Amino acid sequence: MTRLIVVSNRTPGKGPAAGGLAVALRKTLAEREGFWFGWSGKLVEKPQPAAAFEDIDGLSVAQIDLTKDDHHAYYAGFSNSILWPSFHLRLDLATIEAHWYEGYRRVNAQFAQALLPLIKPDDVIWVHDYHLIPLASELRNLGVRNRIGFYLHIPFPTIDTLFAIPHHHDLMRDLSRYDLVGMQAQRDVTAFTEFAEHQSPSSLSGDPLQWVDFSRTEIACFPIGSDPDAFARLAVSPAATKMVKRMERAMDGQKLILGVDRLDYSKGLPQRVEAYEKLLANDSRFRRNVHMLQVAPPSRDSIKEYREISETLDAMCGRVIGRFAEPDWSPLTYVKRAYGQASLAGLYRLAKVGLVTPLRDGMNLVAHEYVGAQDPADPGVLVLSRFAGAAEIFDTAILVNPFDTDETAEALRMALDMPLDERIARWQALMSAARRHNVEDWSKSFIDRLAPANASNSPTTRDILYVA
Ligand code: ADQ
Repeated sequence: MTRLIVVSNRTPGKGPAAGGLAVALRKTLAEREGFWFGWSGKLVEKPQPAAAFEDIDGLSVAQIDLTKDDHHAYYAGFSNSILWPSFHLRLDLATIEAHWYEGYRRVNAQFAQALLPLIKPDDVIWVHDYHLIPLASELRNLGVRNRIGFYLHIPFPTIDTLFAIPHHHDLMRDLSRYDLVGMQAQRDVTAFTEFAEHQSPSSLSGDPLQWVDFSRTEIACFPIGSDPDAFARLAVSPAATKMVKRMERAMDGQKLILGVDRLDYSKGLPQRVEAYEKLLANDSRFRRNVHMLQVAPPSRDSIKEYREISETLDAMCGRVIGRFAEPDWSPLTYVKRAYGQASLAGLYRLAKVGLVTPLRDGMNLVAHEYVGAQDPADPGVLVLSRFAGAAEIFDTAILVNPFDTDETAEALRMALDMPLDERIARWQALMSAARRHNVEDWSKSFIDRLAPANASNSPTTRDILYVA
């Protein structure tokens, strides 16, 4: 059997794996042999060229260190201040400092140099996410002819937004050097295909006649999922039950509306709080009878736009509390810390409404986890953004336009008033969809498509063609 090399910016840490993705890939690696490759999390003055291997809870992990300057340009700079906002269609929040691109490429080249001596001829290489788009090019330039796949966890942008990204032409050429490019949703494949088929010559590319040939790269949709049955078990585990009991005491019969996110401007948190404010303003019968809990630990707080969204959310939560709270009732709790999976599963199970309203999201695994954790006899209702990849899978959720806070407020009202038989019928359809799109099948289907037995072209003949 071929070995699998998983490459991502960060490698999984010690202790219980935080997310379903790490669990699924860990399992896939255990079945196939191979290792996980990525950044160690350490910043040093002079990184060793060779990766250091470590056994992390039975998983073989190879890691390299980075310099502080390179990491800044690659991670906070090009990846998270240019690619992340652009791919989420937030050019207004992008900081375009084109020189960060050099650091981004240097780190990708460093990854390739360190990975090269570890690769055997039959290995299959699976690269994850926007930090590492150029990795296949860097490996191919070093002579690697193995099958290399890329999975984009975030949405693919529209053509005009793509053209606002410095060096977008190079990035698209980099994608064409993968054998397989996987996307979260059909929407992303369509956007990508539009570029590939109708690419316009870019004024910034240097050579307006240089086009990228994608004829040897397969592009397909592989929607990621969770392990809904594991979440169902976790939701009734002792650790989850402890959280449920604690919250039940605090709720004292009020219905819980729950949001769980990384604190990120793509998650639509100010709009979500505004929709809740409108619910309370429009319909006084909900006051004292509902409570919203938003869990959102800060992330990427070295970046100005992330600090700003945090301040905006603080102010909005304060406004809603100030407007509606009474001495013995508060409408909202905002918790700025992360919880373990069991505690989250307990919160999901208790919540009558799972409020998942990103402005744009690759998939959104919280939606999957919320569905998995429900009580089949008395399930809650998922209110889901149309602009999450998950909306293509969960069409029996209440789908909303998260920019329209009146619509989200009305969806909240519908969810809170929904009769049991409708809640059960909607949830059963959601649970079947979550099972059909579970994370284990996701990784298996990607690797099956990438593995040599299914290759449609010989790896040794894949050179990129440019058509003038
Ligand atoms: P993220 O943007 O991080 O991931 P998401 O899919 O919502 O978003 O969450 C990933 C994981 O983080 C989930 O397993 C969830 O339980 C956990 N998580 C989120 N908020 C948490 C909190 N407050 N406390 C504890 N755990 C929390 C990117 C893309 C997504 C895509 C994933 C996977 O942006 O669109 O679904 O990758 O491909």
